[in-house]
Order: sequence, then C-alpha cells, then structure tokens
Amino acid sequence: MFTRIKPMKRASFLITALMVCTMQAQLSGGGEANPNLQTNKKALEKFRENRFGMFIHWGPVTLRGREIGWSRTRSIPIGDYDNLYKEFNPVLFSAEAWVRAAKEAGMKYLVLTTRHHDGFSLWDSTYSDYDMANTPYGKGVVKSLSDECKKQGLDFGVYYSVLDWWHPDYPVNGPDDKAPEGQKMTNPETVEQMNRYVVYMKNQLKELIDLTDPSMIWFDGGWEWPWTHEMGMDLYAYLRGLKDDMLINNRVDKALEGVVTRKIDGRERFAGDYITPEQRIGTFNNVLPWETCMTIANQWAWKPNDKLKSQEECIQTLVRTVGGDGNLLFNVGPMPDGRIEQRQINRLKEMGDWLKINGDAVYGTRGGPYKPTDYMVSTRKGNNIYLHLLKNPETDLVLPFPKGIEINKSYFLDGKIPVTIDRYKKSIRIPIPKKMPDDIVSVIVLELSKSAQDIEVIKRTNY
Ligand code: FHN
Repeated sequence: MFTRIKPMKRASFLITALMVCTMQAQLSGGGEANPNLQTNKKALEKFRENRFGMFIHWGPVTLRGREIGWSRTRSIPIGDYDNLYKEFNPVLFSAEAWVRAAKEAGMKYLVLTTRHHDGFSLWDSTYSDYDMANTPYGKGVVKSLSDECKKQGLDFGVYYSVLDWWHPDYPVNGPDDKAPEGQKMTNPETVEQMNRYVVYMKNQLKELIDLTDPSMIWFDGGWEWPWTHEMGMDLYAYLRGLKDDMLINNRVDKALEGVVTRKIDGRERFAGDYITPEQRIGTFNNVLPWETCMTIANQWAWKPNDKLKSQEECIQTLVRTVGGDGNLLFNVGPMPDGRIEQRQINRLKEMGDWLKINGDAVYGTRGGPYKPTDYMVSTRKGNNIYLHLLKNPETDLVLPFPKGIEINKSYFLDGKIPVTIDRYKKSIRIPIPKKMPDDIVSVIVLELSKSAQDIEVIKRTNY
C-alpha cells in the first residue's frame, strides 16, 4: 500500500525515540500548551494588512484531474493513486511564474499544500520516501517557491495536513474508514502508532520551518478521531517554540472557532491564531482574526474544464470578505506539467487590475464601521472610511453617521470623482449616479476629521 519510509540515520532515530518518550509524558500529562501563549501581534498585523493570498493545491493526483486526497479510494484505487508519483514530472513548473501570477492578482501571500491528506511531500523530506525527490522530476518545489515569494515580496505559508490516509502510523486509511467504538484510541498499539506519527509530523514540520521560514502554518484535517485537542495544543506550543513570529490557524486543533489557548470569558479556547471559514464568506467579525478559503473553480486540485468563478464573483468575494474584517485565501490548482491554466491567470489578473485602482480600500484596512449588507460593505484605514457599492442602489444612499466627526472630502476612489454629501444630525445622504465608475464594485472614500477606527460598528443600514 505504501513505499518504505526512508531509513533514518542513527541520529534522527535517537531524536525520534527521545521525542516519542517526551510525547508520551506530555500526552499522559495532557499536553497542555502554555496557556499564556498569545498570538504574535506583529505577525497578525501583517496578516491582516495583506488581506489577500493565493492558495495552491497540487500533487501527483493532478495527473488524473481528480480531487487531491479525497479521490484516493473513492475514484482512484489506492494502488494506482499511491504510485502516481512515479509518473509525476512537472517540467514546466516555474516558481517565478506562480508567484508572478499571485502578485499580478494583487495577492500578498501564498500558501502551498506541502503535504495533503494523501501523505505525499512536495519537498525532499528526510523522513519519507514518498516525496518529490523520488519522482521523475527529482527535486522538491517548496523551497524554490518560498525563496521566490521572498524575492517578489510575498509572504509564504505552509499547508500541512494533520490526517494522512497514506502513512502506516496514522490509524485511518481513507475518508470512509470506519472509526472505532467511541471514536477513541483504546488499543495500546494504536496509541504507540499515533505517538510515532506525531513525532513524524513534528520532524517534517521542523524541516519545513527550517527550509522556508514561513509566515504561517495552515493546518487541515484535524477532524478525524485520532487527533485530539491535547495533541493540537501540544503541536501549537511545539511550533511556536520553534518559530515565534508566525501564525498557526485553528485547524491545528479540533475547534473551528478556536483561538490560541487562553482563558477568554472564563472558557478555555482552542489552539490556533485565526479561524478559517471555507467555501463561504465569513460573517462580520472584528474580534477573532479570520480568513475565508475558497476555490477559483469547483475543485481544489486541478480539473480539466472545471467551472471558473466569474470576474464579478471573484472581485465581490474579495470585497465582501474584507468588509467582514477577514482575509481571502483564493485557491488555484496548477496542472500536472507545472503550469497554472492561462484562464485562471487571466481571471486573477482582472482582480489585480481592480486592486490597482481600489487597493487603498483593501490593503491595511479593517472591516466596518458599517456591517456588510447585500448592497454595500465598508472598510476603514486611518481617517478614511471606504464604502464599497456592490450594486447600484438606484437611489440616494442614506446612512447613519456619528455626530462630532466632520467629513472633509468625499469622492469615488476610481477617478477621484467628487461626491456631494448632505449631512444631517445623525445621518448622511449620498446621491448615487446612474452610471457608477465600476460595474462590479465602486468605492466611495469619506475622508474624516479624525480616526475612523474609533467609530462603533454600525449594525443596521438601509443598504
Ligand atoms: O479536505 C480538505 C480539502 O481537500 C481542502 O484542502 C480544504 C481547503 O481548506 N480543506 C479540507 C476540507 O475542509
């Protein structure tokens, strides 16, 4: 079912043995991460400033055009799936081209599936033979991609799956593998296996941190029964001990709403620095940092003739996400030969062209003060409020507006076309032209007499 694991050199074997013992002590002692571990503020600020990133799902399975991980056992027999790497030869892979596509889209960071649920490592790992070094391509792509990101000024993130349906020590073999009674690890042999598997993961993650110096680690797959909250908290603490100035998402643990381990309103939260709504735009939340991950097509990994989202849907998804005070991690799936499809590059470029004109209303902003509605979302930065109009209201815009703050200037960001504003005691009226500067999203800037950040979130507007 799997290729042999690369025999470890004596030193690595000793380190692994030592870590397994420590693990056991920790697991039996609860493996609690240090409850004072707080999210790295600088890393979080940079993450929020970035607002928009590229997600990349890629691996030997693209040779079959099926979904990464999930198609193993479901539509591709295990024997076939686990040997695809022997054919995988992406000779047209270009880190420069991938990062250029992200940059021209206006993206500020890039997260690559270095190891997805199928267990295949996209780098030359000391701890596994099932990796890029053993493909006809013969070398890893992770370091060249992270180096290229640094060269072109993008942050780099590592996606790493907690579950691994390929690895012999991970007790689940596929998405339809039946869980044991009570979904618990009772058999001592399985506990041993899982301890070894956690050490394997820690070794690989240390490799990836040493190789790429990532800005974030994007975990996934913590939902299966062998992974526990204690393991998540322990892994979070271990990684922050290796590299403190990075973010780790909430999927390192079991909760989908968790943040790093600290007591908030008396309740213990879960490990992880930001929450990760998927394939949907998160609801407005300016307390917990969050990032929506979404595909530009239907499948995460490349699929021939997959349906692409329209230019309008792509741009409005980005705007609705930042209007909710979140980030958007937008996914492309490169082809088996290593290229990203030109139509996906073109669609991303359209987003970049919109951002060239309206980027001020996205990068470095926070969501609000108006909560998103069907017609409009808002963002704010310094003394400016940005009103993003996603549909023409076909009538004047009347919005609640706080007393004691002057509006010094108001104009469409696109073309700096002045906008007249009528001021009332607690509201403003903005006449909207029949033809807006941009058919997809037009942004009106309100330059205020003081910081826009201090304005209370305005819950209701009629738009
Ligand atoms: O199972 C994965 C899926 O393949 C994909 O990687 C997404 C992206 O966040 N995460 C999991 C589904 O929630």
